[in-house]
Parts: sequence; C-alpha cells; structure tokens
Amino acid sequence: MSLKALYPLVLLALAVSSSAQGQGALYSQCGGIGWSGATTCVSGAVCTVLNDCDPPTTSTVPPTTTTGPPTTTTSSAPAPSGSCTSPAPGSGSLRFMGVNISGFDFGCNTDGSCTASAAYPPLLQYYGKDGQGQMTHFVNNDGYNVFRLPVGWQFLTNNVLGASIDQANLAEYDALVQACLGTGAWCIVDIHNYARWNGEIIGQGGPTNAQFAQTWSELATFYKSTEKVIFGVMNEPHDIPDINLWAGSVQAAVTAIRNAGATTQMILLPGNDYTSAQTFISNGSGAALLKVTNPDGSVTNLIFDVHKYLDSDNSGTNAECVTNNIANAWEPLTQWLRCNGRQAFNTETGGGNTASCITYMCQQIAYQAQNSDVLLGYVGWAAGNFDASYVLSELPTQSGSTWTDTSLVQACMAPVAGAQKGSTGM
Ligand SMILES: *[C@@H]1O[C@H](CO)[C@@H](O)[C@H](O)[C@H]1NC(C)=O
Ligand SMILES: CC(=O)N[C@H]1CO[C@H](CO)[C@@H](O)[C@@H]1O
Repeated sequence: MSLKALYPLVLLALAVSSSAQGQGALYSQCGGIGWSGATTCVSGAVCTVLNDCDPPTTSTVPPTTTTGPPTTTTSSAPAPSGSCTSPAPGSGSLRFMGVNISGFDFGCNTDGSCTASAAYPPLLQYYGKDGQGQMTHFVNNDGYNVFRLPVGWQFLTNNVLGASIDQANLAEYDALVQACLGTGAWCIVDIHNYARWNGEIIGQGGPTNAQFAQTWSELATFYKSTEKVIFGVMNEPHDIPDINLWAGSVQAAVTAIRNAGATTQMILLPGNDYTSAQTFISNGSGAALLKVTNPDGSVTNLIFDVHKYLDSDNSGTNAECVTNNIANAWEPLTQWLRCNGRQAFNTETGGGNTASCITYMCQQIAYQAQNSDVLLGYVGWAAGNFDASYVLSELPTQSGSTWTDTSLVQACMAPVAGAQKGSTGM
C-alpha cells in the first residue's frame, strides 16, 4: 500500500466523530441542483464535486509534482488561523458568471501583434453580430451577470505605441461597454495583448511600463465613476522571462488605475503561461503577483486572473474535454488562495458542445461554486462575433425574438439551472 493511499485512513482516524446538526454524514449527499439539505460534511469528510460527503483524498495530499509552496504557505499565511486547511467553506453560489463577447480583439495574435483595422465590433451598428442582443439574452434568460469585452491595445491607440487613446476608437469600444452595462451586468475591460506589443514584451525589451500605465490611466479616467467596470490588466501573458519584472508592469497598471481615480473597482492581475490556473503557483506567478498592492498598501479588490480550458492541451481549441481540472488546478489554487487570504476569477474557460465537455464543465463549475469564498466565478469563451461553427462557440442563435443557447451553455454554463431551450428574449 502506498503512502498516498494511507492518507484517507489517517485522516479518518484523526476525525472527531461529532455529527453536528446540519452537517452531512459520511457518504451522504451534500449538494446538487434542488438540494436543500446540509451542504457541509461532518469532520473528516469533504463535500466533493459529486455532491457526496467523502473522505478527503487528493485535496489533503501534498502535491508531489509541483515546486509550489503549498506546505510553506501555511506558515506564512496572513489568513485567520485554521482557514488554510478547512475544506470548501464556499457558499455554493458563485458571484460572477459570464461570457466573453469577442470582436474588438479580432486581429490580435499571441505575439501581441494586433491589427487595429481588424477589430470587429460585435454590435449591429458597426455591422457586427448583435452583441447587445446576446448580452441581453444571456442576462434575462440565463441569469448571467458579467461579460468580458476583449480589445486590442493597438485598436485603443490606433496603432501608435505610446499615443493617447484614440477617441473615435474608444467611442466604438465604449458602445459595447455601455451595451453591457445597460443589461445590468458587470463588464470586464480586457486588453488582449499577451503582455506584448508587436512581439515585444512590456517592461522587458518592449513597451515601457510607463507606456502601458498611460493607456490604463486613460481608460481608468474614462471609467472611474462606473462601479460595474472591472479592469482586466492584460490577457494571457506567456513566455515571460522574468515574472518579477512582469509583476512590476502589473503594479504600474494598478497604480495608474487607482491614481486616475478608479479607487474602488476590481482589478484582475494576470500571471504567466497564458494565465494558467494550473501553473499559477508552480511557475511563480502567484508569489510575484502577491506583492502587487494598491497605492495605500492594501490589496482590496486586487483579484488574480486565471484561465483554464478542459481539453488535452489546455488550449481551448479542441472539441473534446478530458479533465475537470479539479485535482490539477482548482484544488491547489483554492488552498493557496485561502492560505494567502486572496481570491481569483476564472475569466476564460470553455469547451466544445460535446458530451465530454458537458460532463467535465459541470464538474468544474460545481467545484468552483463549492469554493466560492476564494473563486469568484467564471467567464466562458466565447460569443460575440464568432461564427456558430467555431469550436468553442457560446453564440446563441436567434430566430425572431427567440434565442437558443449552445448545448454546453444550456447544460452547465448558464447560471439558471437547466437553461431554457429557445427562450424568448426580453
Ligand atoms: C515559467 O517561468 C519562467 C520564468 O519566470 C518563464 O521563462 C517560463 O516561460 C515560464 N513557463 C511557463 C510554462 O509559463
Ligand atoms: C480560445 C482561446 O483563445 N484559446 C487560447 C488559449 O490559450 C492558448 C494557449 O494556452 C492558445 O493557444 C489558445 O488559442
């Protein structure tokens, strides 16, 4: 018998057999759609993604493959004592659930080259798809409450690095932001440049931190009085040589946003490796970004941005899903967040409209909901101007006033349980 196999037995032996009222007994149900009974489990058991009170398994086994600090964080944790190791105190409901409304990022490549003229506003008045109608449907029929609105940096400055934001281009982008706000949802302003401008890395040979901060200062000035705008500092940094220098670039953006007067909105801080939730700790993004603060030294509303797909290479380009990401990403991240008293937001996830993705995505979302004290929510990739044939399409199809969601949205991603087939838009 391996050491790993012994852990559940050891933990069970340690467990105090106090079957407090309102806590599920070992192997009893602890959640699920329509479940109104106990959602926590007796000591020694954890509420799993399958909504059963099971003996803890992998969640309590120290990861062996990562170089991350799950054991050391317990000693340096600023969080209240004991909160580090307690399983799943989440309320069971996520704060944010949404969809990416893509279009203004069209023409952007992973090397940070974006063609400003390729930006394709997902709005009817600019000859795009009906992003406003999509968002209205997603809110009214599905219960979504956040949209991420990617935009290329080059579009904002009309292709000139270091220039002020182009007012005509900002007016077009703001039309989408206002359409989002008009639904009552929260709206993430996301600069979709992979930490780069035309192949060069911000603060590491490419644009200066001051140039990056200038764009953020102008955006934050524009939206400083809009409470429901969330600032997404940067989409998917990757292959960043020095993660601490990158944290300095993120700090420059945060300082610029706050000093522009946007003092209370949420700001999303992205790590390396395409903002991977799985390598956030092991490759040093977490440790580096922990040092980013507001100008007053606090970390209020500084939320870590993490992405995770469910396909074989975490690229979000395959129709089939192979994992719910719980053991490899969400469990260790959840633990680390609790230990450090911080929260994260999964702003890109998605899958094909396939049976495998429905299975795994439902499990991922259920796990996130169970850990909603530290995981704020998810935003699916993507609707907007994508074609319905796109492998990860969450584009609802419209027939008259009736919108029909994709099967993955219907089965898992829409907050309203059992999202309507062909619900009528309002
Ligand atoms: C891990 O971090 C190093 C340096 O911080 C970076 O060079 C490398 O690209 C990162 N690996 C991944 C997969 O992001
Ligand atoms: C859908 C999407 O944008 N997927 C991107 C996510 O990140 C990977 C890298 O891990 C890219 O290759 C994908 O294009």
